[in-house]
Amino acid sequence: MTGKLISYEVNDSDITIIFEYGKGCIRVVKEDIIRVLCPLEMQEIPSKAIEGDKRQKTEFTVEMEETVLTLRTPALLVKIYDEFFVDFYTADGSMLCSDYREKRVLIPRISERMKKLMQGEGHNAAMLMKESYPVQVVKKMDGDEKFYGLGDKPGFLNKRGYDFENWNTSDPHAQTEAFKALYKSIPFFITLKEKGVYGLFFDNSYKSYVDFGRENSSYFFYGAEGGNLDYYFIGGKKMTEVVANYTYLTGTTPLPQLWTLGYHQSRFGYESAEDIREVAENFRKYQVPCNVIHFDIDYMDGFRVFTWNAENFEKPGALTSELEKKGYRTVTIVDPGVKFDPGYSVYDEGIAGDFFVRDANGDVYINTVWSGETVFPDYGRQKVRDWWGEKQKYLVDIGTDGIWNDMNEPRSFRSDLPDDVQFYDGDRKTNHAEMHNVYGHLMSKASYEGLMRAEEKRPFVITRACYAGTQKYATVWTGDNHSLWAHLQMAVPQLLNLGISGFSFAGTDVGGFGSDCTPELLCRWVQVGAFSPLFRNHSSKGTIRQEPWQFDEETLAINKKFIELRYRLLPYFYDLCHECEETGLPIMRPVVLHYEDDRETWNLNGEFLVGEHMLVAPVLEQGAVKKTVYLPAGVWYDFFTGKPYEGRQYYLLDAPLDTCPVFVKEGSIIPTYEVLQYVGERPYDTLKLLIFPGEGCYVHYQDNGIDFAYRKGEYNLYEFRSDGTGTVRTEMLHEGYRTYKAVETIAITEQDIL
Ligand code: MIG
Repeated sequence: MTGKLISYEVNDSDITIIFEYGKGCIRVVKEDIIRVLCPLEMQEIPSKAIEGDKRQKTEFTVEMEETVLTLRTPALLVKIYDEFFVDFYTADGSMLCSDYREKRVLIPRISERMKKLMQGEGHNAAMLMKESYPVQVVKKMDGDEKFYGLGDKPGFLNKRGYDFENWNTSDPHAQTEAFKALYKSIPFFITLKEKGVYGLFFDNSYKSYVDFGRENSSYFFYGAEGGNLDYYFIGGKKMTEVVANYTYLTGTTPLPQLWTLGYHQSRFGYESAEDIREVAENFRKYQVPCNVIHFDIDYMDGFRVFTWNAENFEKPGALTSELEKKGYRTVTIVDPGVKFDPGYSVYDEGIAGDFFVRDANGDVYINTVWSGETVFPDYGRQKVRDWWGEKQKYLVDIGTDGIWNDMNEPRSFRSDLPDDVQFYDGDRKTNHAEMHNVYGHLMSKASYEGLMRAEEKRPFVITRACYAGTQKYATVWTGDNHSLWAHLQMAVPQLLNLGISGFSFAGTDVGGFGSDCTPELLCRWVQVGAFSPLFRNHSSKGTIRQEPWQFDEETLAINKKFIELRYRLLPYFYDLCHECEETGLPIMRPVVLHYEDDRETWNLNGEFLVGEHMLVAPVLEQGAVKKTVYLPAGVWYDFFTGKPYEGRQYYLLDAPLDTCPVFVKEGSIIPTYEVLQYVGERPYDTLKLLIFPGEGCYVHYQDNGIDFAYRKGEYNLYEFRSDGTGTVRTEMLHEGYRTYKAVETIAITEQDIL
């Protein structure tokens, strides 16, 4: 396409390359992040994922010999050839990633005629991939690549051999591995090879397609239906550095309020104040800790956003303040669609301000959602985001503590919005095809910024639809799963891949949203939920109720046990959130992230790390009371009994229904709090440290858990060192907040400790 390499120019960090038929640009963002840009549609499309200038001053050299341009940074060697082929090497010349020079080989497996017939019968014989895309990058496969990331895609941890689509999609049917797209589009993945690791981030919001060697095992490719060829090669000596570099670009999850890490109860089906009150009372009655109750769409008046159904939910503010007195926080759902309803203030304001998207003819576009005929805010414009942000105040004033953004793919009942519906990207007129995948992202940004202005607290926004970088504004959940064992199994790799795609604060609907939960499934799901960053039980109208007490005493006791365990571990989770804000490393991590040289970890779908030092191996199968666990290098201690296990081995462990195998690595120090019924019941005055055998060091973070005072220095950082004999030395690395009244240590030996 671009033809022969002619010459180049260097301007700061940009190398403009002049080819026979066009220009390309290579930008040195930092020594191990290189941007490759080929403006196809326009010079530069402002990134939604990356905010601010991420360039760091980097020493680099560029040299041109006849047919190759060579760029060297301290970390990478990049070679650029005719046709804008680009190859990436480590600084010492070992090949990491190279462009595939030949044509893709599409094997037609079905005739067009037969395809139509089969579709008529309901088969999905329409293969997604096209012969070529307006934007396409094809990379060679050496044979040993493993692929991780890509956000919330279904299936297993390692995506090698599969293909996916990026087009934010809400399909309430039970997801299977055959689903190509879910709610989120995060076109970032990590390639792990014997000889190195790197990431690729394709910053393009159009519908796109990723094939990890399914079409042909000689290459993997990315194709997009529009926009620029605009991608980042993300280096790093280890997988953790690639994740850190990716989140350096797209942002890390900011520290949340402490209560958001507690247990959340939700249901699409709490239809009145009475329903909610009963739920709130039951948690306290059964002494099961709970911090948050979610209000689904029924609280609204006729599903009109930013209204309150006073008939069923009492007068605005009454129920929220009653709940607050019992220690509950409230999260209210907000959909993007605004009811087409002249006379309803939100609709009227939007029309007056010209805030809604228009169809190709220029009329305000209407589709149907919950409230019936609905119009859609055009969040790509600053003034629309500002307006939407302001609207959050309505709920904040009623006493809401968090905003839950749903349906923002955007989902509509009369099929997807047509591609040509007019949207704006800032002042530039564009269309749905370009803005679809960033709709939820921009809505979350508007909500986050609105909450930020409305009160002096760390905003809590949960969103379903995302683009790369949404982690800066919102927590995410994985949407409408079902109460199926297959979905409990999928939850683990899905959360792990979300984590390494920047989404540290994520969770699944515990117990499953659609279909009917069983007592056993709920018990096993709560064991995963207790270690998931967002811990929320949620279910759909019409399904069996699944609050902890809905089944039998055993189920209640098991729920209580694991919810209490979560409350004990809150300081550990909070420390991980603090670490995440700084480094971008997720809370819940695939074992491979810290043990990438150990091939046994490459495909571990049924166990995970929480932080670097805790390994959780939940039972994910119906009826199973044993679990096969792989422990990577080192000595690991059973969290509950202190029993040591030598790593680099598989173990078959007993795991009856009321247990979940958890291990802690030698030398670990795990901080714990007393179990309260909710965060805020009493101040956490005592920190209890569990000291596992072996020498170790742990940094603990503490602040007020609510606002941004920590950014002005109001926090404490403690460094605890254990010498391996149970003695712990403490050093204050930073003191800016009231310290604990007591720090107690418990030396773990082989005995029952919990
Ligand atoms: O399914 O607001 O994923 O969590 O309860 C219809 C009702 C729309 C989808 C969300 C789900 C929520 C439900 N919503």
